[in-house]
Amino acid sequence: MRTVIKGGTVVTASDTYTADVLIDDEQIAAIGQNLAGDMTIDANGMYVIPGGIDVHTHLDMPFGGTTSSDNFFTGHQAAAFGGTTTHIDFAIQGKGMSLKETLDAWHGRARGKAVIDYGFHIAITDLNEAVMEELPYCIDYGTTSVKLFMAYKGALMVDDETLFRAMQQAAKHGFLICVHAENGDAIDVLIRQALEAGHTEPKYHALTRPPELEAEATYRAIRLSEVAGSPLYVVHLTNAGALEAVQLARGRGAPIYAETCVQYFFFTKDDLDRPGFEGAKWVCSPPYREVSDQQALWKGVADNSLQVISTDHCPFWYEGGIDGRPAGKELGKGNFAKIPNGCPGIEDRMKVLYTAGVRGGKFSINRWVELCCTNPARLFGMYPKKGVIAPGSDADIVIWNPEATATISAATQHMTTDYNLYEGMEVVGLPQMVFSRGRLLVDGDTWKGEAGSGVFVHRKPFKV
Ligand code: DUC
Ligand code: ZN
Ligand code: ZN
Repeated sequence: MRTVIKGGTVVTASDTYTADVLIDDEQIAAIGQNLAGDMTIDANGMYVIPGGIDVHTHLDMPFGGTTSSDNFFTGHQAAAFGGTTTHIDFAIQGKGMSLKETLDAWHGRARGKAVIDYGFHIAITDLNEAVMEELPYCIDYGTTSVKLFMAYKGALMVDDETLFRAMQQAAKHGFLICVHAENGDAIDVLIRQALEAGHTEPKYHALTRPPELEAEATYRAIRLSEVAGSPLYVVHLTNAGALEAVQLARGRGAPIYAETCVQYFFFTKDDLDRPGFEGAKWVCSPPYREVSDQQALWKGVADNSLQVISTDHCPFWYEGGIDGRPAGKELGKGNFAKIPNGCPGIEDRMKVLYTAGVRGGKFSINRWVELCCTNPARLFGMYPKKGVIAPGSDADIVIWNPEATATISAATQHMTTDYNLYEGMEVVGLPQMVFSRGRLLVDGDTWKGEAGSGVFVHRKPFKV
């Protein structure tokens, strides 16, 4: 079956031009003029962009005494409705588990459910000698990035020795180290002191995780990686101080990369101080910061200090534990430290960034594609299979209607939560048709996908 997308404006990280795009089975067969296929889709007035790639998600993840509320079907469906066709999720190593066992468990979560294509980062929580020896095999497993948490003391956090030894292995074997950079020891002290002082409201989540502790951990991870000789990818960077650490390292020529997440452009720590318990909806780590940090992030993505914008999609119900829902934010009523950390966003990323970023004049449409599609593919070993409109690439294509409008609302979203951070926001520019490897998943408001049709992406080792 050959489908031609006719007369659209093809947008890549570097070019914008009018052409027909011919899809043959799962791949892009040709780009040119007057192409013909068995089926024709008129894309006049539309952009034709690579499917979005979200390299930071947590689907079906046991965390904070509950489980994130989107699984590999609902999360994928929401992603596709938002124009995202590939994601990388975190397979979290349980204590005593091998990396293979960990990955098998996460493959099991995706099996029969996946609709878009997916990969895994392996998140190490227990680096014993057996795991040290197993680490190089991650390349064979197709999982070429390893995440370490410098926060969540007593749960996911690792010490500097573990981080450094993993970096040495990465330097030797060609995988990419990713860090959640916050100083977990100091945060643990601040949380205990806040609770002892009787401070239990959601806003104390932000107040006990100050930006300096993210900047310090970012700087420490960078310096450790420079000594180990490994590349480093800093996940969900939120503030000007942490950004400065990245800029200094990149200025030295170090292979340091960083992402921010879409929600950090839109919210501040004041959102955690909304009336009653409402602020719990905005509890995630690192927390939302100040308007000045938002401005630094907009500048950082425009000047390439930051290379990727992802979501850290980690949804929880606001009112969980009822009607068959897993427990949600209510777990932290009376104790902010028990609020499950995480926010929904996989469905919203492309449209809010198109609206506020491209239409809002923060960056070009090509940079939007680069930040949301091409750089994630390049950094995580999927390029040029993913992340670009080019002959031979997977036909992961979004036909983007730049004039379509919508009002974001939990009532109409596909993510499995009872709230949306952007509730009421007017967006201009929406996905019209979404293809994953040539299969039509979304046609306007209509779902066309089939559970189990998404596949695991066996990624290549990291290469600058
Ligand atoms: N931060 C979150 O808010 N949720 C999941 C994990 C993380 O680091
Ligand atoms: Zn994190
Ligand atoms: Zn995360």
